Amino acid sequence: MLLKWQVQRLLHQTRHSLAAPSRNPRAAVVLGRLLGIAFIITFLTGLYSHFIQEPLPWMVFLTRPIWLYQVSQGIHITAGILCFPLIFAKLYTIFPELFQTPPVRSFPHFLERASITVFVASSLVQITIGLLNTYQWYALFPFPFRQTHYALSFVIIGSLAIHIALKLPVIAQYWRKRDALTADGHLVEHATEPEPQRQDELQRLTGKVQNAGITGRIFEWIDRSPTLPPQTSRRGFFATVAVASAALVTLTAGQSFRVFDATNLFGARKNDTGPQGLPVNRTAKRAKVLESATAPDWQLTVSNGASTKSFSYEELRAMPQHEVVLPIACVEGWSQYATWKGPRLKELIATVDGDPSSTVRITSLEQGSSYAQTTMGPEFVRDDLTLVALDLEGEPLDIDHGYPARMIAPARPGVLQTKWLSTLEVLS
Ligand SMILES: Nc1nc2c(c(=O)[nH]1)N[C@H]1C(S)=C(S)[C@@H](COP(=O)(O)O)O[C@H]1N2
Ligand SMILES: [Mo]
Repeated sequence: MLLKWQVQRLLHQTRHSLAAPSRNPRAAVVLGRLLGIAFIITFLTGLYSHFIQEPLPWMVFLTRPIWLYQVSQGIHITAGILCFPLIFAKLYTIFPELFQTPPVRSFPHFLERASITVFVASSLVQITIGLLNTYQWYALFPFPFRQTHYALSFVIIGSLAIHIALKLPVIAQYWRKRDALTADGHLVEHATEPEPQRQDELQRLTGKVQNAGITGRIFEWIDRSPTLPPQTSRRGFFATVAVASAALVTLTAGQSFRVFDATNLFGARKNDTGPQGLPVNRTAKRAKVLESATAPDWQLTVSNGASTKSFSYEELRAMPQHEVVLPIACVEGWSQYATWKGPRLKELIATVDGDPSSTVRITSLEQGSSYAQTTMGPEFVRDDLTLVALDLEGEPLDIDHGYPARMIAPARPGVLQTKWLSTLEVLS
């Protein structure tokens, strides 16, 4: 019993000593709102990216605007990066609440604390593995990145919904600034101020342990130590959060948005680098296609059931060539526009009587990679801008960009823009 009061008293003291002007419910609600928006945006853009790569049978995707995926994924990565300063700021504002006394008051209170623990832990894991993935450090993960990232997003959104539902009274109370003011026009400063009744109660209870050995002396010491004046003002705190967020965006968003090109110091990719001025993810050497891609007898095989036709490089070049300007938009957030040229996919499958509104399976010369085979739905196959590209910026593709031939289609994620083509199969 004595120990219980001692622990409670220690928690109480800790909580009290952590009070600061920026640690108040209004700040927590303001940051919570921003964080909530950032999470919902990353969740929705994440779902889009997931399902365009792994569509359910009934799903149809937009092929216009051509930058739809590029912008959606750019927002996903940028908003995800923004979650770092916001989540730490939010944790700062509620930090004293971690030392609540008693730690668990009731079953709803237990639910509230458990859901927020799950939420914080999974969010931190989520944004960390997401960030590592944009730097292609996923080799470090002992789990498949995309499935884990996808599953965690539901844990996060679920625990966020519980958290919001349980906190609704506080959220409603402090939603507008006016409501956060006291009767005499001051901001409600300390969320951490214990209610007077509880304070009395604690004093009464802890009085019993005042002289109980070493802990008693520790409490005496805490009681006598002067209360530190607040270290950070409310305004200073919000300015710090704003500066950190703005800095992160300016220093990384250049990988996704050209406006930030000049300040792209930490983004995982830079524009205009790599062969033919375009970044490369996996080189021909790493994909082990150096030999097969440069073989003089290379052919692109196009099939529709029993009907099969093989095209040599020269035969592909002899077909009507179309020029398109389309972005490569990687799931990792970086993207860049380029000029591509080659025959249209639908004109190629027409040579084996494939309907333009078919689903097509695309296979690369590359073996044993998850990018080696992709499936393209009818909305992309029939599109005029969907090419089997032979040229990039007016020259034959560099081998690292998929020579002899690669897919390029509008509003598709980079992972589905298969390089080093080998076969095209009309499925239905
Ligand atoms: N066969 C094959 N195609 C591939 C890849 C790959 O690893 N193997 N990487 C994909 C990814 S993740 C992206 S973002 C783009 C990158 O294109 P680039 O390397 O030509 O810039 O190609 C895609 N096509
Ligand atoms: Mo990618």
